[in-house]
Amino acid sequence: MKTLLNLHTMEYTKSGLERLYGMVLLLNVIFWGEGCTDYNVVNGERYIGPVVSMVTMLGLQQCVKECLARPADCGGVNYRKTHFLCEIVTEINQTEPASEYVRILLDDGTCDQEESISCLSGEKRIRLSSNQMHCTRDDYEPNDCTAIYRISSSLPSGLYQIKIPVIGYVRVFCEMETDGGGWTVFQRRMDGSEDFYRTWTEYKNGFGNLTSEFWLGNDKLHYLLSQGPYEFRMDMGDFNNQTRYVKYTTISLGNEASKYVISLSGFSGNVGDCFTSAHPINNMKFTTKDQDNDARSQNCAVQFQSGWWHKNCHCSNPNGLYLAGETTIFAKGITYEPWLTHYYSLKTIQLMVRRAV
Ligand SMILES: [Ca+2]
Repeated sequence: MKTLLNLHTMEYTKSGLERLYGMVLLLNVIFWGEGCTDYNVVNGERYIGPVVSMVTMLGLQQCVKECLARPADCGGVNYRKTHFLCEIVTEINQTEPASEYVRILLDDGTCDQEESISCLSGEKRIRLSSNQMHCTRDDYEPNDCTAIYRISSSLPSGLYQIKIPVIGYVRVFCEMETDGGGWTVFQRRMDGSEDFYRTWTEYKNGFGNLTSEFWLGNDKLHYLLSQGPYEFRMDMGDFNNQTRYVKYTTISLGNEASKYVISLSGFSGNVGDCFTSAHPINNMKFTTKDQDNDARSQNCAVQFQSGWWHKNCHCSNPNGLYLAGETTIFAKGITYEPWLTHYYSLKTIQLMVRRAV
């Protein structure tokens, strides 16, 4: 009996020591991190980003390792505890409250480490800013917000990095809540902060701020849509908190040589169709104040102060002047004629595309 009791006590003590040792190890990892790299965990916040990569079903420690393996891209990580979701972000100058998240700031220390490190085939050897060497395998690159959504449907709306043909890496805003999520946003108006009366080159390359008002750019939109079948959605809001949307099952856009000729079909929505019936923009080229490709003798972009697929001239003017509500100025505002006529300039409008299966 005595021996058994002793054994029990021994067992208990041993497992207690092990637990204590385990905790010390854990504390080491949390406060001193891997090798020479230090990191801090802030609860209830996330970096706005852009998020350049996501990895699902990872522990927090592994999430930090994922960051260390991408030194060119990773400034810090957002870790969503409830979903075991690791978001790698490039920029860490802006944060937002997010209750399910912790954000992890990596603070690169400096230390010496041997440079000879052998990696498996298919892996790259990279040097971190802390001078550590790491092996990495990082071959998944989403080509739109739909691909990002498919990595994890719990990702929030916000900035992400995608890779598209010809252009390469592009920062985009992904809309992850509206109508099932997975939308790549290519235009937004919300407060009149951006000037949309711009030149051909500016519409070609894009302008504005992805988190507020912007035009993604006709080249980017063309190469994005060249990847496969896409659908299109436009959401609108007035100053009385009413909303409307239109949706088209297909959208395609030519290249610059074609003057970005547009094609839409398959209308649905809760307001009249502006783009394929009344005054269709279908098969129209893009027109700006310095390049007139419309069907009117004058330049519609000059006449209605926007860049758009004008015909003669438009039924909706998403890139018009931010005239904020009722106006006596005809059709120069952000108008949608079938809803609130050409004498009402909308409060918000957002145009986006999603890969159709
Ligand atoms: Ca003209």
